Amino acid sequence: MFRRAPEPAAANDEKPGFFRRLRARLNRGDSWLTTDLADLVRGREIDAAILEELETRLITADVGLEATTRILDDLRKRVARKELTDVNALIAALRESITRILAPCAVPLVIDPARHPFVILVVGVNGAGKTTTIGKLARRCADEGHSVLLAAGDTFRAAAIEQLKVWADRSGSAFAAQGAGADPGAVVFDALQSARARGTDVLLADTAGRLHSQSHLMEELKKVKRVLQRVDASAPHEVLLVLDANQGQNALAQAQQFREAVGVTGLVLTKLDGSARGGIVIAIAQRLKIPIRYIGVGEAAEDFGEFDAAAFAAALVEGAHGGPGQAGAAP
Ligand SMILES: Nc1nc2c(ncn2[C@@H]2O[C@H](COP(=O)(O)OP(=O)(O)OP(=O)(O)O)[C@@H](O)[C@H]2O)c(=O)[nH]1
Ligand SMILES: [Mg+2]
Repeated sequence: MFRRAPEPAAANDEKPGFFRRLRARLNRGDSWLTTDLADLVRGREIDAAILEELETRLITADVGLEATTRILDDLRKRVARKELTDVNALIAALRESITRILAPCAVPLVIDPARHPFVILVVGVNGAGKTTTIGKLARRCADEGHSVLLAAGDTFRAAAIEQLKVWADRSGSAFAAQGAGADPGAVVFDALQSARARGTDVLLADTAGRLHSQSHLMEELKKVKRVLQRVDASAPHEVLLVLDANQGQNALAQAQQFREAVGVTGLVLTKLDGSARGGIVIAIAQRLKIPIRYIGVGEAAEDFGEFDAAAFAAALVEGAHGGPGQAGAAP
């Protein structure tokens, strides 16, 4: 008797859809890494000149020197061992090498039911995609059966409160806000107490991205964190830093700053559907070693998914045209 292959877990059901979207939107279809590579290689051995071409592509796509060096060292060793005889072998090796860098950062966010409410403080610079990410995450938590409360901690702009309210309505989440100009510490303090009283599972706190200065912003975030800890010493249970992938190497500097100020525990990389070529994700994984929880590939709630190292490397290296049976079809 043959055993049937196990059914895929329910949680994986959404993956093919999101993966297809990632493939199609990252680099808008064509892989900047490997387009024309076959033409370049045709009739030649994989030699130093081809590896140099790849190196240039990696560097110009924000992968950074450190990760590029690591990838190239890997490929050069394999070329020396005569393992990479054709372009397909080279592309597969590149995919594997990138996956190895990304894999330690592919650590999903787990809502610990012992933390009730589980408090997620969302931070990042102006326009990075914080409020949108909260909306998408609220929808995701609600779909998983969690009750959610959104706290409008960005009181700097009146429009920010409205924007969050729209996402709360859309995702069926509760909403806690005070007027524009209110103290963000007071907003999150009240929101956490209210979430406790209602027995809410997840509290998502929005914050401002721009204040009078960067140091004002960091001071405000530190204060918000302290205030949360007054209600629950273990909170926040996740400090989620939202980074716009189009910021390139600047995103690394931002991460460093937020990490020092408020201790980032997870990252969200947004706008990978934009002009970003995705290389910065490799640089971030190599340099920061902070878990990448989610990625955003568009403005809608469904343009958002967990970060999967193998799937991301496949989308990057193979573009939208990688066939089934390649890394993309991996679980
Ligand atoms: N294309 C694309 N747009 C996105 C993505 N995530 C967010 N956006 C858009 O980026 C813009 C800024 O997003 P917000 O969520 O308002 O950013 P924010 O960090 O809250 O900005 P501030 O409140 O000003 O600090 C909005 O127009 C979003 O729709 C994404 O993954 N892809
Ligand atoms: Mg916002």
